[in-house]
Amino acid sequence: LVNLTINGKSTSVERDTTILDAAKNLGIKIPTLCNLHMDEINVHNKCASCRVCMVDTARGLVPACATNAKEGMEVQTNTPRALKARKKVVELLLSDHPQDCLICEKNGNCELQDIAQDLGIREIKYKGTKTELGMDTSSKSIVKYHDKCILCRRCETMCNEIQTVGALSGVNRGFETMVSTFFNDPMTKTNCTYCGQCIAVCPTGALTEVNNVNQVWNALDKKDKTVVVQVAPAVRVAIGEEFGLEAGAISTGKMVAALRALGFKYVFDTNFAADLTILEEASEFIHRLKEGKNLPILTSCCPAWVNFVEYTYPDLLNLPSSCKSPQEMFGSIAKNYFAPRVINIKPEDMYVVSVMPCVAKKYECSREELGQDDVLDVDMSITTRELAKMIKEAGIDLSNLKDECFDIPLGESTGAADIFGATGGVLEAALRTAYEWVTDETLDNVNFTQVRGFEGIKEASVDIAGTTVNVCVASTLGNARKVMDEVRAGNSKYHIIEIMACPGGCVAGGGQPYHHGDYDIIKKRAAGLYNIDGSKQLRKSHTNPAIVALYNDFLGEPYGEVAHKLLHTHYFD
Ligand code: HC0
Ligand code: SF4
Repeated sequence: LVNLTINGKSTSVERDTTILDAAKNLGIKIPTLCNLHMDEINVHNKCASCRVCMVDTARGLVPACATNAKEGMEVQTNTPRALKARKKVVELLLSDHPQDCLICEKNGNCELQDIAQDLGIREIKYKGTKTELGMDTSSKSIVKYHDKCILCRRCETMCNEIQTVGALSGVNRGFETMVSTFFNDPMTKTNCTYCGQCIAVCPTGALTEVNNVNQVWNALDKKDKTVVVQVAPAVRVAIGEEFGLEAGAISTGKMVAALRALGFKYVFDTNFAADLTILEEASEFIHRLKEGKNLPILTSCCPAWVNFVEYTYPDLLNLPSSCKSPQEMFGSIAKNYFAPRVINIKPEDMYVVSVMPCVAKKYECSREELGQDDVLDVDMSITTRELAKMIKEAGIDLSNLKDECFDIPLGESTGAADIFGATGGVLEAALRTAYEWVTDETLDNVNFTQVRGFEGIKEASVDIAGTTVNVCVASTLGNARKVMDEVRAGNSKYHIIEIMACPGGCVAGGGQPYHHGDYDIIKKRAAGLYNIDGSKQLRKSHTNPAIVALYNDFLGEPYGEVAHKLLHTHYFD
């Protein structure tokens, strides 16, 4: 341990602790733009490029993020000299920035804007040439606005170290330096998976989702369309953050009320389709297990993971479940069952919007194979943040709304569906159903706690009617790669593998309210989902009465012919 003082307060920290982290332990905030430190998921972005965290020591000004605490050190974070240096650094950053905060996608959520405000910057002191590198709007999911990039390299850390995709890296030198793709190609020409983790950590408006809010308003305005909305599991425990509620606050009822107030004709739940996915996926698993073929089965509901497996493991495309994701299953059932059979309209006269914690879902719903006869299952996918923008635009204060319920039947769900939004949840939900189906016994304790929590790779063995089923859960694409390399090498003992691209699952999705590097927020959201599950009467997908009725009235058998046509898909190498 080393002993030091920061602003006169004594502390002892492990050797190799930075001044920045030592100060954090003392509750002293030193501002930074580039540093990002989330131990839980091994994120350590320490590029020390922004120099905002300058602090005063006996040796003069040093960057707190790149200087280790030393025995007897006396650090002052707010001397006039430190503040002046910090201000100058931010002024220089602003001098090469578009300065269009009022109309920026990130307005109100930008860390550069916040620091400029905190430091009381009221003029752009340095004026000169600005970099004009433009925008990449090629993808359905991500907008890259180079001129807003402050070269903090957080996105690179997420893309290269955590996701191991390597779509983004620093290129060129000096004034021309930019974080870009290989040959500065458009994102669509790279192997970007659209996981959105670069967006989740970008401090400015350099990386944002494609904003589709206006398309949704336009759809709501069309008299000839029945506009239906579905909401993903992870949204209900995060949207409240945009309206001053605690992370993890269960806002389902308020969110439904807000969606109805926005004008959606039917407010439905992706959870309904998550339950449906379990029936199809558990059937598919049992089928493969009996045949002893195409194991391990890989979950296929995370679209960034699907992109990753298509690019990276084209030789293993027999392994992902053929199930469409719940977002897509929902759209398919809404258009091909609910529209013609329940409300008597044509599929093409229904417009399905989905609210997702994810930006890859925007790309997913545009995939041509995910529809019937040229009618896509889902018309538009917006993020949790975009929904919050719509609610604010309409002048609605979500936090004060009275709870309302989802419409039926596509709004009914069990607790198994809620936990889809946290890493391990899909697998746990699948086990609850597979266990009962295979053993014909009632599963009394439905909590498979071995697959819960934030470890990047978790494994467990479950005895199902005398067969040991080995399961694995991976979150982040880097962890997926580790697991999949073993599968490819023939060393894997697993029967089922759940993979989610975001660290911790959809609760940490790239479309969620910004967490600004505070991983506790993600944990609280996941806890919220497990609370919902725990409080529900029905916690096994196959006991959802609306799902049972759907099979009886329309689909026939799980994994049967109609289900195959509407609920399953295929992959491309
Ligand atoms: Fe997820 Fe999903 S759980 S991917 O993480 O499976 O986005 O929340 O909606 O589709 O249900 C995201 C979250 C979903 C889907 C579901 C799955
Ligand atoms: Fe990398 Fe994901 Fe960002 Fe694509 S979306 S550039 S894969 S971090």
